[in-house]
Amino acid sequence: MALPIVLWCLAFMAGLVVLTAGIVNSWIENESRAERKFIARQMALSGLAFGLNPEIKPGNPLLQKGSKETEGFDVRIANEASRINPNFWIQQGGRPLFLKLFASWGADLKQSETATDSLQDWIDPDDLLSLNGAERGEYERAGRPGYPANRPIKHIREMEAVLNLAPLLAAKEGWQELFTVWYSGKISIQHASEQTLSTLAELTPIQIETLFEVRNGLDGIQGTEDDEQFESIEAVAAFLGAGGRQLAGLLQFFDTSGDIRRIESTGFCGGIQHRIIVVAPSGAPGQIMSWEEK
Ligand SMILES: [Ca+2]
Ligand SMILES: [Ca+2]
Repeated sequence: MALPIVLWCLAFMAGLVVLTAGIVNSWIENESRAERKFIARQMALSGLAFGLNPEIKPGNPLLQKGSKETEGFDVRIANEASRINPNFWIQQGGRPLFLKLFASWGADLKQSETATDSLQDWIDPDDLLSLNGAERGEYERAGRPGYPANRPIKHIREMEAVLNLAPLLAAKEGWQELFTVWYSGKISIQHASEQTLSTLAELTPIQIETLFEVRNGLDGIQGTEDDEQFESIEAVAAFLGAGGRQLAGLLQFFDTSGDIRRIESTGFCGGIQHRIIVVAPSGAPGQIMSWEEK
């Protein structure tokens, strides 16, 4: 009887050693992970300081430092004025914008109308049901009493809570990149993306390429000193040879003004990354509209 117990004890002790070593290893691993996470965030903060400096434009070498494998940061400067503000457009009666946008995502007319009307009902303060929308009763029947919000959207992720709009967003990867709640106005032609120009103004790929080439100036980078500053939408349309539906789309959805900097600073350390996204009005140093970390 004695021998098997000894053997069992030995086996048990051996197992214990392996187990303990495993725990210690993972403890060390966690410790250095926390440390790397901390450094990655510090890196993101350093990058952000450059990104917030109005003197530093996209393409500036100061916006990149180190590498992903060791440590460093990568800062991307974009503009919120390239985006669609659902609050602004719903309040401006911008139904056609959403119908065009959702159609370009592959939604049929009925889906586009129910999503647009439901967004309208979410934002408008009243309880009057739009033709294809959703107010209190529809949310109650869907098991979500207390909705819609009946006020402007505070964060674009709130759009996922809008009945009938949620399935369209779920099927559209990267939809968040199209919207903003920080910039209010028509889309800036100085910053507009390929997607909004092709969907809303129906510009051809060649027209968009031409526009970008002129807009970016000699350095080929958008958002720098040498960018062409357009005087009017009419001038842009004439230059692109855009008439008819294209001209109508440009005039309806685009504008020459609008400038709100969006800084995405990603810090790295030993395979860990930390991103800080800040929205700040251009030409107003020190002011910050939104701060998010992930
Ligand atoms: Ca409402
Ligand atoms: Ca440029």
